[in-house]
Amino acid sequence: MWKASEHRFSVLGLARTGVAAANWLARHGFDVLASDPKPASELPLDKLHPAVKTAPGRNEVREGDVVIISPGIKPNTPAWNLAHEKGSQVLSDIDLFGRLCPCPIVAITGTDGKSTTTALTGELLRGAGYKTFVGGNIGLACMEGLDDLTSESVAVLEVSCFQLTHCPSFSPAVALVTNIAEDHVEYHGSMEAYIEAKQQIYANMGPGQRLVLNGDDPEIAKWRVPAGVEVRRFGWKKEYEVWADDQAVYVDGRRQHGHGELKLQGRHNVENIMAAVAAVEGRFATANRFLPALREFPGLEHRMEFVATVNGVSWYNDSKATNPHAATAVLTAFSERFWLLAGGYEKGSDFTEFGRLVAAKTLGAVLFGVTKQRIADTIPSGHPVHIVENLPQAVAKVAELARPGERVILAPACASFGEFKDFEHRGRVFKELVRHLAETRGA
Ligand code: UMA
Repeated sequence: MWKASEHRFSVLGLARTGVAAANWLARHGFDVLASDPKPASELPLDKLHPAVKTAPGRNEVREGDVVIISPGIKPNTPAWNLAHEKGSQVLSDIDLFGRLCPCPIVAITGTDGKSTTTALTGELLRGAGYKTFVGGNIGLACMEGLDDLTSESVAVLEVSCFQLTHCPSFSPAVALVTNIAEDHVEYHGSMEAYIEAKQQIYANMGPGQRLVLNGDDPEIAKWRVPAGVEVRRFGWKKEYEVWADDQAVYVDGRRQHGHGELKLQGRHNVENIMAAVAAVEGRFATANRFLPALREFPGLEHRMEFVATVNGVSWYNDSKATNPHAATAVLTAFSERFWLLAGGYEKGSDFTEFGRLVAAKTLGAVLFGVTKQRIADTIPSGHPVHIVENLPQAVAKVAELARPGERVILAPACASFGEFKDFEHRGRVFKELVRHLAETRGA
């Protein structure tokens, strides 16, 4: 392990990762130089520990230093090359955290669903009585949580492929991969390099550690797992340790819970639930200890977030669906048809496939915003479509149309600008409108 008398650190990048890492190192007596090409006036220098030396306006690495590199620094850029030329080791904050953490780490990566799976895993552990820290690529930088952890805690980290690129020694108690699809190829240079970065999450694991994998993912099926690692697969086939059908989730052959018992809904969320359960069950807690937390988990804000039931109609907020691709996941989430609210800012998206799915999967659509007519033109004629001006009118209109037992989902398939500051603002306004509806029109 490092000693303040022998090791110095150069931190590259002074955003969330860099500030948290530099502060932790300085607080623990290490000599730290933190640098960033932004001018001093644009850097959060006031948030730094007074002992951190800074080099604003450039990236600097002292010869032989251990380098902590921010995930946003891309391969083969001058900063990246400098780190590898001058540093004795180049590490991400995740690797640093892994070497220092006093408690088991559950590390979660994958292309889609990692934020929901990470948050849910944290909730299941909290529900089972553990003191947990949830962070990494989601929310807080990992080094912000380190000093609050004891050997009794559990750290749940969302880990990105950027962070895994510099994780030579990372070896979590439980590693989880949600799925693999094409992503961030512009950063890694190829799909192979992206996959290689993801595989680093388990590369150092061995006996006594658990690897949770999506059994249905054709790419993951090809992976060779280190000897002795306990592998738990999840997916839609009975052969996996954790599997689901349209009704329920089963663990080691026993029915654990029905989908209808939970607040978190949708097919993609069943996969996130199976993944989190596979990470926690048997390693940290039995189902009876975490099931109450699982039942209550509402999901992340603006991602298929359950808002309320008003007069028997269930309302969901998926304001995060800012493009047709993201909204398509929502359209395929339920086997029953539902009412869709969509539309917004014009960014030239192709709605053809989205429009076809709207007809196939919804009871009808209420469209608003600049894109309303363009979306309407892609929906096959005969399908119920209502066009209004804005989100408040859309909520009022669909409240007239939806019957008890039906669902209404805001999945705009468009950015929010114009009517709203960002997707979070749009989601909050939507929730306010639904709450107002509950107050004025019913239960
Ligand atoms: N910088 C340099 N030299 C360079 C280039 C940039 O010093 O050559 C500086 C920039 O001027 C800037 C800093 O580096 O000040 C930016 O660092 P960063 O982009 O790594 O920003 P952080 O705030 O540290 O955020 C990172 C993650 N960002 C990325 O991976 C791009 C955050 O994930 C993460 O939450 C945070 O660490 C804490 O762990 C964001 C993200 O978009 C949410 N992640 C990607 C995703 O989810 O798809 C992977």
